[in-house]
Amino acid sequence: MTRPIKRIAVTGGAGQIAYSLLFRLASGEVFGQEQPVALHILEVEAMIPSLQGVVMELEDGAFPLLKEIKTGHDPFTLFGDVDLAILVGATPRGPGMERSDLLKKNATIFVEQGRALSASASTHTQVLVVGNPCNTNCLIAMSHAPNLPRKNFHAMTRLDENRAKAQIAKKASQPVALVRRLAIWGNHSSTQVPDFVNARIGYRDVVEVISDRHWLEGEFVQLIQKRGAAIIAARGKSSAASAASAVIDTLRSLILPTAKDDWFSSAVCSDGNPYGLTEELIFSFPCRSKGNFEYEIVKNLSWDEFIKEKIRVTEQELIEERRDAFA
Ligand code: NAX
Repeated sequence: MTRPIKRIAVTGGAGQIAYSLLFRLASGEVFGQEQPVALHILEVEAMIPSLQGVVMELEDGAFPLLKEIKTGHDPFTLFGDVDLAILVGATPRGPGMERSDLLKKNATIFVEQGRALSASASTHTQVLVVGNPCNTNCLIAMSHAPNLPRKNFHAMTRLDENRAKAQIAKKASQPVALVRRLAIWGNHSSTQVPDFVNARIGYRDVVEVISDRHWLEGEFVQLIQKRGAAIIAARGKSSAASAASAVIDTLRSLILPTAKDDWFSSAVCSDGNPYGLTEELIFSFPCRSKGNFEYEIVKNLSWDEFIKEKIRVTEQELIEERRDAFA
């Protein structure tokens, strides 16, 4: 029996992340090889001609699972009946633009997209925000989508987790697949907290395998916090293929049950969180999934003084972003 088509909205369709992401969605990497998909691709009006080129390439991929492609610039039309919305498109920071201006400019995009999701999508629709500042953009979309459960909203911090795992594996000369339980706390920004204290390599604590605490607290944390800027400096463009890969990882982690004694990072609504952090934020937590997007925040992890202080800083930054965006 053929399954009903899963409909996936992607915004920023002519951009660099989408140029990798759309093809991976079309090939069935998220929902599997039995699941037909449709892509609803949103762009600003001026970029629609360029998006048509991407659509031509999607056609040329002859993906057996890709049943339909819709394009347009109106989220109220395109978001109707989607199962999943991946919000990648955002306004980049221009020369001389203050952070608060960037937040306000993006707020207008995510107010509209939140309203469009609320008006046209169903209560099972899942939303993953990638466009920066992704935590606060996600908060804005969620706040304007009262018809969708708050738990359906995620902002992406998985790229940060993947970066942290790779650097830990490199330092310990161990395969990256052995690094687990490495959560990112807080904001997807230079205040994010890669939690090496609760992380393991195989069955050993990272802090036991890598005894150089100075490296962990100093070079490692900064390397992860500033990795995005380092990629821009080297490539002249921001991370794209690795970001698309992290989108796939985030969605797979939510769709499949999480392995025993492991977790993954996603920035989710902090309402009722088990760590007493400020509510009404989109805050990155360690999460576990039972499958089919049924996740919960991992409880009872302990923080040492170093991690606790860093979490306080990232929490404060998110409170300030919220204030600026809603001002
Ligand atoms: P690009 O500038 O290549 O593409 C963005 C596209 O979005 C453009 O084509 C633009 O026309 C479109 N767009 C702008 N406003 C739109 C709207 N209202 N509706 C639909 N489309 C709209 O950026 P790209 O490299 O693809 O990055 C996209 C976003 O991801 C940026 O905000 C970037 O900062 C963010 N990132 C987030 C990451 C994360 O881990 N959360 C990592 C990668 C990346 O930095």
